[in-house]
Amino acid sequence: MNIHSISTQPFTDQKPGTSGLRKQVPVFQQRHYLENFVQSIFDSLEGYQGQTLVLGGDGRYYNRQAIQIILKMAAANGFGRVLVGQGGIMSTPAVSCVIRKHQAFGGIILSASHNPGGPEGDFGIKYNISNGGPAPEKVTSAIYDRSKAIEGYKIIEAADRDLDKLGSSQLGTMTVEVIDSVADYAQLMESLFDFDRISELLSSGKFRACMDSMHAVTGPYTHAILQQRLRAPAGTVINGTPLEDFGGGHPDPNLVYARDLVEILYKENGPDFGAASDGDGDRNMILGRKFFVTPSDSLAVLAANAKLVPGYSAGLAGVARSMPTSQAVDRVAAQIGIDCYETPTGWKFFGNLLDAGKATLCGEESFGTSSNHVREKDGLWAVLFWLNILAVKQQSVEQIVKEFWQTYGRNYYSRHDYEGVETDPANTLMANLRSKMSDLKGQKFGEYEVEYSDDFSYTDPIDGSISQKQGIRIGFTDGSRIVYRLSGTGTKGATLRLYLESYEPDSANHDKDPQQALASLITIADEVAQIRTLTGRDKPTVIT
Ligand code: G16
Repeated sequence: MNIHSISTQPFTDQKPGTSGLRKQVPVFQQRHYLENFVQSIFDSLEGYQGQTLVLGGDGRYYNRQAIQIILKMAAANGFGRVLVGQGGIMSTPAVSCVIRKHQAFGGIILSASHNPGGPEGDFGIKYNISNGGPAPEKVTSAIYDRSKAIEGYKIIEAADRDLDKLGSSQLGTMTVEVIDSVADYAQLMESLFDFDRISELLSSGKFRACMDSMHAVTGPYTHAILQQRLRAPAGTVINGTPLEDFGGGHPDPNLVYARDLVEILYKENGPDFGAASDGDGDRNMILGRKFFVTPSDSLAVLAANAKLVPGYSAGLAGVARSMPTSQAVDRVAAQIGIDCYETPTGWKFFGNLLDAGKATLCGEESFGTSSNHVREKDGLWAVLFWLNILAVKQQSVEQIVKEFWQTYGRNYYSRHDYEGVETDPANTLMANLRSKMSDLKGQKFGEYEVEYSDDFSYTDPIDGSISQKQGIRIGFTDGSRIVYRLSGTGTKGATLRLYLESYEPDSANHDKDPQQALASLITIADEVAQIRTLTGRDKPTVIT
């Protein structure tokens, strides 16, 4: 085997963010940039010699080239086997599933998730550990430290592998196995949901669904599972072919970027159910006819109805949500009598709770929901969960959510994003807020009185690790909240996220437009943080 040791200089900007390293494609195309990061991952791991690595990506521009490089580096570094998705394609939850099923040492996922792709778009890489979940902070910090000191990497000289043909071949002493990207994942879904009942619903001719794969990774999965296995009519899946630039779109399943789907669901006589997933298939958006389900409500509705679904009929051990996610699921947990955990933003924080059996369902306001079946959020899983509930309850999406509000009250919720603002004023805004925190308690803003304000800090109940500065929270005496955070996934400037929440127990007041219901909080949020003045923006870029 012809192993080369290549000398290299460290890059200073390889610090993983909320979910791996994300940069614009030209940054990744710099000489040695990808190689340095991959070698830093390998150098931070112990005991992988002869072991199995899972490798796949969301099919975006540079996916195939990166896979060839990583295969040759994995062989040079002593992995025994790599399972790679056909065509280099594997969704994030499918990688998690394959790692667990085949007891792999870990996995590498190539994706910048919901960020746009193409030669001028974004690329990303993240490492998942043997439980199938994102590397925890101690691993990502070790990778970053290594990337700052690295002096060389190892790669073998060999021809590129054919990624499109299923089967095994040798790369030096390492076996490369090109596997069906969908099969293991589809089997796992079938073990959790009542496929017969969902199939009856989808093929009945009385119920219409529309699934927008946004020209991203889920296309092969939605075709195989929804249209072939579950007999949804042809045409149920739209934008179902993965493209390197996502067809020029922004593969983020929200009301702004999944416009095709929103238009279809909001027209007269539109379908009964609509869903979209993102670049790498871990996010989901759920719609009913002319009805949007917030991700926070979606998590709470799934938790409240979990007993209707075979995989969860024995009940939930607990639930978990990220701090900025609305407190709707907390009410369900209190009613059922199970624990509800509040973690920082980032799926990696759920891993320990899931491994310890403390939580069964987890979710985030950022369109992510999942359970202990994998260690990632899972877009198509959420879609199947909803379809299973709809098939059992025989009600519309809107009826199910409104019935939920009647029982638990409604948490009005919205997120305002100020994308691509300049970094310095964004940092100033957060610094100003931090310096104000201790003075806010007891202050009144109109009818609202501040009950607490802090910079969220989390102590992991399993390993005791502490994560500080996870977002500024201002809580009011009536349970309303304002949260400010800077995104950890953007690649241009800074993105300020403002999260707003208020609670309305009275069902007579459940039909308001969320922006109106939250109008006073929106004004207070600007007054306290001076958002408009500091960002120079008079309105958010995206409202969800
Ligand atoms: C990632 C993380 C999520 C997080 C989201 C938004 O999602 O996995 O846990 O909620 O980013 O993070 P931020 O607010 O820092 O931009 P994905 O789908 O991009 O991998």
